Amino acid sequence: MRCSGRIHVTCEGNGSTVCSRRLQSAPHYFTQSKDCGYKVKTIIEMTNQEIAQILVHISEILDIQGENPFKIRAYIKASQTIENLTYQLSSIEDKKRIAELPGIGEGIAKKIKELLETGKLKYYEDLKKSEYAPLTEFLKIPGMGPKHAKLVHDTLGIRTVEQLQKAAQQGKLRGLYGLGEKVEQNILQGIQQVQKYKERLPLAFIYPRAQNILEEMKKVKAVKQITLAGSLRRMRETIADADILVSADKPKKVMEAFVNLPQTQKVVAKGNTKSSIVTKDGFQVDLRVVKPESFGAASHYFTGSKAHNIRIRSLGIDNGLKVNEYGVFRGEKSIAGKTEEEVFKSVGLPFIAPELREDQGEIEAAQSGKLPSLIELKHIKGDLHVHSDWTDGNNTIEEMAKAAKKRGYKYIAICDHSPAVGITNGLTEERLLKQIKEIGNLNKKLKDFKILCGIEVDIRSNSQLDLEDEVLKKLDVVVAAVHTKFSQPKDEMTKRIIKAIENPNVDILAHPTGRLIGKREPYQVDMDRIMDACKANGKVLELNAYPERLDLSDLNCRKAKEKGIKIAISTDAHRDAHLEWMKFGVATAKRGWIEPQDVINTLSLSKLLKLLGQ
Ligand code: DGT
Ligand code: CA
Repeated sequence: MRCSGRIHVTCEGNGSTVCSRRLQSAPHYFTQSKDCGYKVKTIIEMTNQEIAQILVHISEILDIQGENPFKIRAYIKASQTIENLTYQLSSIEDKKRIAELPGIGEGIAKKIKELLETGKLKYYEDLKKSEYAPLTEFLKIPGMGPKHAKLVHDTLGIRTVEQLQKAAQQGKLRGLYGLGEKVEQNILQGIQQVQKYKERLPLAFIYPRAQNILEEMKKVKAVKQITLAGSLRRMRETIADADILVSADKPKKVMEAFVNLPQTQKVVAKGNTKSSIVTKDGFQVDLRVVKPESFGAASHYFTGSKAHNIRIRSLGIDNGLKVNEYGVFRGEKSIAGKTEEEVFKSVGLPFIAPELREDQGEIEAAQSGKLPSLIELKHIKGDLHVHSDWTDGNNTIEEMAKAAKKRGYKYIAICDHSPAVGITNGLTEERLLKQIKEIGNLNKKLKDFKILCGIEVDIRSNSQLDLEDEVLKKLDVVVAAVHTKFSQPKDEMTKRIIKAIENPNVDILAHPTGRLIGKREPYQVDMDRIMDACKANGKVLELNAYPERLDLSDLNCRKAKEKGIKIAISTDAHRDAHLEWMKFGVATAKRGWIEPQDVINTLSLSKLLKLLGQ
């Protein structure tokens, strides 16, 4: 019988291994495992990608150890062969046939068989214990080869990138055999470059740039279908590298165009199925090409997340199916793969939005028909937190209103700063009253659109609001926020914010945790208590779509929804172009399972005003 799945079960007692499908048809294996009183171990078979990575790592360790170059080359060649296969090695029934693949000799074939059957390789496990194994990290640094890695280790005892950086900064590398000052500088620069690429970058930085690359690639004739994939398609708040997937019959032409894009700074790898570049903006883009019949399966696989994929794959196994990036297979026969819908259907599920694919309950929800009807950009009817040139914004109120109207919105709330936020030329009571008057005049000119009078009032460190209640009462919408003394102890900060929530004039708590992604951690605050206070007082939490904020986070959105708290998705725009950021707010809300009815700025103007108590 042919193995259809990726899961094998091994009994640690008697060592017998059986494919999960056989397990169903031959339950005696299971009984045998249970009877001997040992744990049953589940092994997930390795993908080609995982096996290739191990072979490359072996070659690198051997290289640093100064092994025979032919032996090293053999591992590299084998890994390349495997990466370029158009089927999974795990699907080969007679594993002896692995040795027949071009560039794979008897010795390596045996090791691959061991990996496939046990999920481990003893030779590799032993090799990883070598003193040289940690040095493979050095090979990622431009300017560092295996000889240099061994040299700095053997002479200076350097084992980590941090130690290497320190030694280079102290000028300890120069003078070592073959190393000059120039090489030392190159190594330092290389380390910086690697550290930069290692960082996760904000979604809003990578998204438009990746979109440009996508548009550029769409113009290539050989490209049939194209999509973003990976964390970028799932709209995670930070991205390590951008993934793009293409279907084509002539992959060479696609790859040629990709590595020659005007955005390319450096080509990291170029192959027929996968190429990687580093863009001039300093982030990596991986582009993969598959056959059109596999586009749906590959879109699903490379969109991830890995945790979601593993769940889908094991659902496949339960149904006697193999799900991978090439398609869905019953035995040899492909039963799905052209579209993602087909893939989901094959395992008995409806389509699951990419933003939900994190194995955070989406599969169970899909199985029980309880997937949320997610919020979309088209549901948004206005923006409830924007600034103007009255404080630190760049555009006039009228310009902001016109830009919002052009987006199809029905309303916008001008929420400039209050005086405590010193650098922003905050509105005093007197200026705020003037602004209300101006907005009144503008509203007379605008048709089918309303500018709401608002304020982003500061919650002072003593928990008082920065403007008198008598003034706040005159406004359509009051957004309250913390801008100072972020270091208050948790209890103090929580009480400070709750006091503001309890003020009857406050409608919305803006950027509730104060985080700046990659720059500032959230302040210490008890979000459960904040949310409970919002619920008790009928107040709204803002999902601030400003790219470095995305605050509430996806997880906090989900928590707020569970507690029955309404959300306002607002851009905090400081110029008209910033209104565009709504899409990142909506994406984050989708990741938080938010539906249109959870969001107050999906309401019509009259319903919104009613909710705000106007
Ligand atoms: P990132 O790049 O860290 O922001 O996050 P992702 O999700 O884009 O991760 P990446 O670029 O490593 O891989 C893209 C997708 O490919 C990932 O979401 C799922 C799939 N994938 C990658 N490696 C594996 C793997 O070893 N097993 C499985 N099942 N899926 C994988
Ligand atoms: Ca990625």
